[in-house]
Amino acid sequence: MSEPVLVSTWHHGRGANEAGWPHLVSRSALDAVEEAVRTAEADPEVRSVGRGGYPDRLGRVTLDAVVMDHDYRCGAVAALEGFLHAVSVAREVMERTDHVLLAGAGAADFARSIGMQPERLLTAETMRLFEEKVRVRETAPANIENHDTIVSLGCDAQGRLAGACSTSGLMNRLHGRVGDSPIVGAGLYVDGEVGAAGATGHGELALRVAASALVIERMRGGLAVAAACESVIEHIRRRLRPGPDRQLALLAIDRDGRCGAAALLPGFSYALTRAGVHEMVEVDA
Ligand code: SD4
Repeated sequence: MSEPVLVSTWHHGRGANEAGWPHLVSRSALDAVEEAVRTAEADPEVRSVGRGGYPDRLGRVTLDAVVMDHDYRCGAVAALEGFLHAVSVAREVMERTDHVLLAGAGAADFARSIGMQPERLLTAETMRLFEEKVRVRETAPANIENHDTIVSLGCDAQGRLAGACSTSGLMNRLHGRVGDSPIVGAGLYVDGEVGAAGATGHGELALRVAASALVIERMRGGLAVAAACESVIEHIRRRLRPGPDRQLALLAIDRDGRCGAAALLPGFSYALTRAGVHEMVEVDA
């Protein structure tokens, strides 16, 4: 038996874990991570996910999301417009189709076809903030006010692992830009024999090295969870030479429910829940 654990990125991970934990106990890791992520998607104060998420340079809110379970089952959507719960659309891609990733108008058609209700995601407050940023041509680094992507990773009492991730992507992105979050291996990776890992921050860094898959492969090679995250962050630092304002954080759990994280820059935190007790963990860089 494994020790059940649920981890979710950033401060809003706390509310996500509070919502997800009962599902971890009574249902499954997969249900728990989906519920955790839905909570962040519905929160208009979370500016990089779902409702209230920052739009792209054309003023359009486009969502990326992925789910992956113990046995390499996965589903994802990229550049989805007009549906709040991108993570649930991603899960339905996994449950109902033979595909892994649906993008753009096709993803929205699919969501509509399974009865999901379209809605407006751009709030007046997000639009005001967005106009302020674009007017001054500010490119906000992923760590300061542009950092809310949620990744949730869970291990249930049966020892089954799952992960989910949802984002509206980086502020000021080009229309059509897809980040790491919906890409299996980059924004999320789960192998039930090893662990689950996810990324938040500047997605291009995670895409270029398949960061989440690399964490899992290093764990498979014998590194402990935190050491695996740190070694991939070090690899990114050495080989990609990211600029000083580029944040990327990696979070992982193993099949025994141990967790760890590492980040390029200070400021990353995650919510950790074990035995129903919630705490926040600040990660040094
Ligand atoms: C992206 N990785 O689209 C996402 C953004 C993010 O915390 O994680 N922000 O690049």
